[in-house]
Amino acid sequence: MLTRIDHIGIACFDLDKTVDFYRATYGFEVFHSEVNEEQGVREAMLRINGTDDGGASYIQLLEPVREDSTVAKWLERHGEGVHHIAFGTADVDADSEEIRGRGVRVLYDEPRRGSMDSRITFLHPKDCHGVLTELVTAAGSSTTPH
Ligand code: CMX
Ligand code: CO
Repeated sequence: MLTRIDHIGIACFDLDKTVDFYRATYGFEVFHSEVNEEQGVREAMLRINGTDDGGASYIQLLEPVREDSTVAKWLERHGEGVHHIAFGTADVDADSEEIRGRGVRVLYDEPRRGSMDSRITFLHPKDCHGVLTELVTAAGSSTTPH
């Protein structure tokens, strides 16, 4: 079951400058940052609020680390902006399989490693009314062992 907005992913050209904007304008602080080589991004997670499922909602700021990464390609075409939304669940495996069964393309056979050791997968934007949609199980909140 999808129980929260886990994060909104925003693509930017310069992560440090964009973090400064979020801090100066809204007072949001960086909760976590990392490079995810597989996804081709350097990212900062700004924690906005806790959620009633025990998780939290974040803004995920994304800067590409490779010219051939999906975010670099997207920035080239669209410029900066909202890149994807992510729903949180305690069981990304079960939920992505169920959604696949409803005819939506799930991009990965098995969920991969996401921010803060979460497990993530993506739904194709063309099957989701133009919205690239991520499903996330936060580390430590999974209902199925892996
Ligand atoms: N939101 C909405 N539509 C998008 C999109 C996005 N972020 N990215 C691509 N599209 C659309 C394009 O506009 C294009 O539509 P048209 O054919 O009508 O022009 C179509 O999808 C194909 O676009 P493309 O540029 O050819 O892109 P690809 O097919 O190479 O890649 C996708 C699209 C979704 C498969 C790829 O972005 C992907 O694998 N995403 C998942 C991984 C990811 O985004 N990682 C970065 C974030 C990591 C994290 O959140 O932790
Ligand atoms: Co994301």
